[in-house]
Amino acid sequence: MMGTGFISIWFLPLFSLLVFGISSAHFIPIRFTPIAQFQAEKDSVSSPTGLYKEKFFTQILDHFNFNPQSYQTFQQRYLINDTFWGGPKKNAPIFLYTGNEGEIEWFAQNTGFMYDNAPRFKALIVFIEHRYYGKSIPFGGNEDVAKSNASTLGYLSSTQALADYATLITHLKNNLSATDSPVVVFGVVDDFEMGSLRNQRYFLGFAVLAAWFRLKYPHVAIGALASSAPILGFVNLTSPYSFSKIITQDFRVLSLSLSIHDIIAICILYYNPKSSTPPNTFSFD
Ligand SMILES: *[C@@H]1O[C@H](CO)[C@@H](O)[C@H](O)[C@H]1NC(C)=O
Ligand SMILES: *[C@@H]1O[C@H](CO)[C@@H](O)[C@H](O)[C@H]1NC(C)=O
Ligand SMILES: *[C@@H]1O[C@H](CO)[C@@H](O)[C@H](O)[C@H]1NC(C)=O
Ligand SMILES: CC(=O)N[C@H]1CO[C@H](CO)[C@@H](O)[C@@H]1O
Repeated sequence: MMGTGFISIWFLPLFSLLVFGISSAHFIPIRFTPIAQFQAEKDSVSSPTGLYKEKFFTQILDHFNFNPQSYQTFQQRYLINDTFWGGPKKNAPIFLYTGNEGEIEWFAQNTGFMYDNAPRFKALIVFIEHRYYGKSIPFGGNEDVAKSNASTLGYLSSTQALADYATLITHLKNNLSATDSPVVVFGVVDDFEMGSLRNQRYFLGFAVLAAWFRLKYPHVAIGALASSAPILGFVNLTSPYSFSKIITQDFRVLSLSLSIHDIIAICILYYNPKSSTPPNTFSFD
């Protein structure tokens, strides 16, 4: 895990993608069953950092099939901050962070961008944890069971994760009587090693989840900000050197404002000799 200071200098120069105004005819309608319900308010816990309240939502395990086992549920964690929110009567917006591969608190504590902008837009801030991470583990919260084999791990997919976000935010809006509040989704890359799962079949896509969310659920989100998202950054789609090229460019820009010590520190963080594959398979093109 890297420090906040590092994250902020890292995020700024990287490319951001705004996906406002993209229309899509190909969204997958998801099944909103009455199974999903919010737990009572007593389950909400203020965070030690004072940045949000922690809540849980009873989420459906499988959004796309109708087998009996598809109706299993799990507790999905989300973090919420309504301090700046203008409220439903003003149709004040909702800033939604589409959680990536890790505990959601870490992303909430390092995404100052949403907190910085929420007061100006009078936005509600919501961070949703990605299924199978942190406290959002299906199969009774037992990680060993949840990750034991294909029949349990098969529910870990970006398609299911996006449907989780759509289900949760839709229920939350109903609950808050804020059905007309526009939702803007945010996703940021958490580290430039491109994640722990890159050698596995399911590559989480990090910030790209926000862009995909806007594409698949245009009726739920009016826009997405996918910072440093590897939109086309997948093996064999783009040049394997794109990532390194853009990193080099970033260091060039950064070097104007950083001391040589900062730059050396960044290079040491970036260069990971233990990595089995070079960090150049994904691009930010
Ligand atoms: C929301 O975040 C601000 C800090 O930006 C904090 O002062 C406030 O207490 C938080 N509100 C909640 C409900 O956690
Ligand atoms: C997969 O794991 C689950 C939970 O541990 C277990 O009940 C099931 O029998 C396993 N299935 C196979 C095919 O190994
Ligand atoms: C990329 O292309 C090479 C050469 O065609 C192929 O061997 C490899 O399996 C491909 N990789 C992926 C992940 O599709
Ligand atoms: C059905 C349900 O979960 N209702 C909740 C909606 O939000 C209010 C206030 O935040 C709660 O008190 C309700 O329990």
